[in-house]
Formats: sequence, structure tokens, C-alpha cells
Amino acid sequence: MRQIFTLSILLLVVAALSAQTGRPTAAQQVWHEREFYLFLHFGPNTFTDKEWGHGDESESLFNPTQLDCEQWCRIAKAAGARGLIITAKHHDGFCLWPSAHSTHTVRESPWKNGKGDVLAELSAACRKHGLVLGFYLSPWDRNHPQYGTPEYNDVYVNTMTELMTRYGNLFEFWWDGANGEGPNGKKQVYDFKRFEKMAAKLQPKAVIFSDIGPGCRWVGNENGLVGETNWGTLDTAGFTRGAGGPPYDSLFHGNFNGKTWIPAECDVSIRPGWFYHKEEDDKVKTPEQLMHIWLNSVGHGANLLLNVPPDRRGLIHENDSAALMQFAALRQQYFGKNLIEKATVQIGPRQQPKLHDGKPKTASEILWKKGDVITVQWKQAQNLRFVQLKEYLPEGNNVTSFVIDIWDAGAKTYRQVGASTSIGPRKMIKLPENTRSDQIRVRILGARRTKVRLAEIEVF
Ligand code: FUL
Repeated sequence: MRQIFTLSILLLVVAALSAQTGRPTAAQQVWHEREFYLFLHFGPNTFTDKEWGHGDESESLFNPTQLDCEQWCRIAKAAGARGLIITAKHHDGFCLWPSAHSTHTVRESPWKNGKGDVLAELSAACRKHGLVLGFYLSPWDRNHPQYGTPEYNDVYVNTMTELMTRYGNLFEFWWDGANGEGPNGKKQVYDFKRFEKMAAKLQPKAVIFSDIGPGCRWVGNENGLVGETNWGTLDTAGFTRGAGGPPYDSLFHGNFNGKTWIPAECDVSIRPGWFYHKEEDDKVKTPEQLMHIWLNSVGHGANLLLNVPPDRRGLIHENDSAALMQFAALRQQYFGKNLIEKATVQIGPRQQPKLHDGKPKTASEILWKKGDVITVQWKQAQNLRFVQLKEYLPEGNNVTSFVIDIWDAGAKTYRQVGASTSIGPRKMIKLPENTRSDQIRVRILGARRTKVRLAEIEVF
């Protein structure tokens, strides 16, 4: 009897522990592979030079002269982005599609004589160029007459339904937590439970972004950076979207023992503002700045959402496009040639083809406590700049500490050249300048369990 009791307690503990660590859903696994996509802030603010419109802007202002969603897509594609997320409605309430639930839309604007639909054009262009599409639909609405009443929840659900049923599959949906209502401002009690249910029903594969997910989390800053230690898991109990969100540290690093897989997404603008402003034309981030962001977002296992705001013509500005192309060229220069292709990868005497087949779905098992060490060997010494590791994604984050050594032929010994903590979907390690060797070693020093699975090792 006593034994059965002990056993059931043990089983409960094991169950609780495994539930606690959180694992990505199938939809989140696909989302992780998107890595990098563009954000498009576009609307009345583009024409008024504001960042937060008041909601009383005349619809007649919205009149892009050369709007071309294909140009956005061509640039996204050439930049290596996998998709686009557009502000279908920002805080000013203006809808970039002719919504039946608002009178503040493209239909009321002079653009295409009120017959246009930016979202329809964008979704067609995305399909044509093989890009995925997402929508930002601001919960805060400074225009809608019903904002601040329970009826606004119906409005939100109705507009969300339009977005989720008219434009094909969405890969992501954005719930911005911002709300700038002053002390006498309107207070809206959002029925997020209802919104979540609706989203799950209409677009089950779309990952929902907010301060607390459920699909992915805000990273706590708008600089495009996530912590080097970045857990995909987060505890959301007691937190709400917006002002009641989790503390910075949780958003930036995740929670090690967090209950649910709610990975970080880094959002940042290529310019100082989110919307286009002519006076920022010469303040576009340089390819080097974008690379710094890349290494500290994508390189730490987060996704990168880079804002590139269309201008008053409805085009991505030449300077932004040039910066994106140079950034893509820089990535190609750094990561274009994976040196692992000509290496022998082993654990002890055993070859590990699954570790360098480029397939995230195949993995090698590592019994690190039993001394399993990964060695990467080349016939000749190589110039080495980066090492990237990927865990087997369906199992989430398991590694907690690892180091990278190179063989120092002169000193006839291994020398440590890198160390870090979490891996999860990806971890990019920058090696010291002028690292050159014919052998690398990866040693796991800590993990949640004795057997971990790595999907890929890449060396550049
Ligand atoms: C913030 C908003 O207030 C900004 O205008 C922008 O949309 C940014 C991405 O999120 O919360």
C-alpha cells in the first residue's frame, strides 16, 4: 500500500515537472522556422507624420499615389524575410480594408475611389511571392464610437473575423498591449478569452502575439534584442496583456520553469519611428546595426520582426530597401557557406549524420553525463567565425549550459572559445577574431535531463 502511494506521488511529481517545462505546439514549431519577417506600419500616420494618431484624422488623408504590395513582397523576398505583418488597424482605428464594422476605412478614402483593399492586395502579392502573411489589429481604438463599452468586444471579434476569413491563411496575429488613454480616457474591458477562442477556431495555425501569448511573447523592448539566456517558456498566471504584463526580466529571458511554451519575438523598426517620416530618411539602420540585431534575436533563438514602413507613395523607401539588400548580402557573406558540409561529425567513434543533414526533424542523442562530446573535424584548418546549435524543437529547451572548444595544434590542447546557456530553436556563438583550427568540440555541461537531442550543428 505504502509503495503504491509512494509510486503515485512520484508519478504525479514527474507529470507536474514535465508539464512545467512546456513544449512547442506543431504550429509554433512551424512558426520558429519563419525566423525573420517584415513589419509594415502604414495608415493615416504615414500622411500626418504622427506615431499615434488621435482617431479623428480625415479619411481623405489616406491616398497613397503608387501603392504596390508586390514591391513590398519583392523586397521582403530579396531580404530573406519569410513573410509580412501589416497594421490592418493601428490605434487610430483606421482600417486598411473596407470593414463592415467601421466607418473609418479605405472605403471612405479617396484611394482607388474608395474601392481599394490594401489587405486583399497584400495577401495576393504574398501568395504570388511565396511569403506568409500576418495582421496587427490594435485592441486600443481611438476612433470607434463603441470603444470603452462592452459592445466594442463584438466590434473587435467582428473585425477579427473579417481578417481571419477573407485573406487566406495567417501565420501570426498581433495583439498590441499599448494604450495611451489618459486619466480621463476611455476604459475598455477586453474579452480576450473570447478573442482567443475565436482565433483558435478561425485560424488554428496562426500564432498569436501579445505580452502573454498564447502563441508568442513580446520581448519587453523595441530594440530587437532578446537575452542570451532565452527560454521559450513563460509563466502567465496573474499577468494580463498591456500594463499588467510580466516583468521585463521574464519577457527578455523567459521563465526557466515556465509552464507554457510562449517564445520571444523581437520587434524593432529599421528607422527611429514605426511609421514613415521623411525626416528619418537618413536615419535608416546600417547593415552592421541590423546584423547586431540579428545575432541578438535570431541568433538567440527568437524570431525577428523588422519594421520597414511604406512611405506616402505606398512604397518601401529606396534607403530602407538598400539597407535591407546590404544586410542580406552581409548575412550571405557570414552565413552563406556552412563549413560543416565538409566536416566529419562524431560522438566518440560514432558518426552523427543527423547533426548536419540540414533537417531540423532529425536529431542526435547526447548522453552528456556519460561523457558524450561532439567533435567536428576537417582535413585542413579552417577560419571559423560562428557556431550555431539547434535543439530538437519538439522537446523545447533542455540544454542549460555548454561550451565550445577548438583544438590548438600549436599548444597540443583544446582551448575554450565560446560558452553559453540555453539553445532551444537556435543559438549562434560568435568565436573570437582569427579563430583557426581543424577541430571543434561541443561539450554540454548542464541540461534538464541526462539525454538531450540536438538537431543541427552549423559552422561558418
Ligand atoms: C507599440 C505601438 O504603440 C507602436 O505604435 C507600434 O505599433 C509598436 C509595434 O507597438 O505598442
